[in-house]
Amino acid sequence: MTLARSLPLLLLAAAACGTAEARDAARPADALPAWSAPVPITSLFGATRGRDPRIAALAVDAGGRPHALVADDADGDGVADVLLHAWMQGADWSAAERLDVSPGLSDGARLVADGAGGVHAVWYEHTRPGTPPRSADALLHRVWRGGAWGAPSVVRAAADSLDMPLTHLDAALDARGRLHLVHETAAGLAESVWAHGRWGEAVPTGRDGATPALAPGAGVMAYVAGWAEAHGGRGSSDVLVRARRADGTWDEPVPVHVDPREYSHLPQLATAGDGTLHAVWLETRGGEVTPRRLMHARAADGRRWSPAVEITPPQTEGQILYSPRLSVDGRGRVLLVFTRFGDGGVGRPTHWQMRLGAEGWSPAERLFAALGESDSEIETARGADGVLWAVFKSGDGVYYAARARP
Ligand SMILES: [Ca+2]
Ligand SMILES: [Ca+2]
Repeated sequence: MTLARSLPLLLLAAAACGTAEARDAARPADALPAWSAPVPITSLFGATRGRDPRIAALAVDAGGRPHALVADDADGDGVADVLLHAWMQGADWSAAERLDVSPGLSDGARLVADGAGGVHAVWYEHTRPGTPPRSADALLHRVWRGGAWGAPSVVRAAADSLDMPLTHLDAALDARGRLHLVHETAAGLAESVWAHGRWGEAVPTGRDGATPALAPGAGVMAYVAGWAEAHGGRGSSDVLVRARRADGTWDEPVPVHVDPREYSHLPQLATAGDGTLHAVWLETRGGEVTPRRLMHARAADGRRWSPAVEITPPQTEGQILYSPRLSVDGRGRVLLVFTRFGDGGVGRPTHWQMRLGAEGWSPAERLFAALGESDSEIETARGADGVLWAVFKSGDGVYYAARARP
């Protein structure tokens, strides 16, 4: 449906370094985060068998420990089939533990930490012998607590593989601690809610929607859909947002960015410390194959959005943009990390960060340049202690974790 489907997803973070705090103390309040020296995550990636394992998800538990999930294509058919988990204990990462339940597809995984020390994993899985091996037929959920994973539970079993043709999802906790999961179906998006230890019925939430993103708190959802086409225009993929009403149902979709010349990809949401909502996504113009532009819009309430503004930083080399990730640091400031490929789409990718301040976005700053060349993935997550973690792939094929103090 969208290019986003074919774009590899991205990743997450962690590492320790005592000098980061000292550096931060001397930095001005609007400075970009100072990251610790990256530490390789050897246990996790030493356990993979495929050629190009990916960081699938990152979360930081209530104790401040980062948890990373890796999606591995062990049988080399181009589709991830194994999910491996590791978490950081002291200065080291734990041994890798397998999370999925079958040899077939395992994809779209997200991790959500709760306030009681638990970490929730949700993902698409191939569970039945009759389902084509590169297709999903179920959404699964496991909870990590006290150092061990609980048994998998089925969020939703699809009638057949055609019911789950895509594999993006997002999950977030609401104010009452219930886990909301928005996932893709053949008819668009659907939401399931986990409360009191069981999953409710999946409810349709976005016709023709794809690549959902939930804001923390689960009160706002962003996704792409053919809004212009549905209203008589020429087809494209546009960014839509829905805000949740007090009764738990969703308001009508609000178009944040509609342009029949463009295809929007991978919207991300974050809520700044002042309560302002921010959406960032990638744009591909008609005729282009890959995203070349970073876009941003903001809203005070999730319903009235500013016009979209292009924020592609001119000082970054290259054209293709990849894996935008929004996070909010311990002081409530919005941080954007992303990857950019070399001119013409050739050459090694590089990782960058930009911070949104009162005067707008900062210039972009290259991340982890001391490691030399980068690779295509980076992901961030923040713990309750305000520490930001990043996990990324370097040009040597190794995954690293780093952290930044608030
Ligand atoms: Ca595979
Ligand atoms: Ca599997």
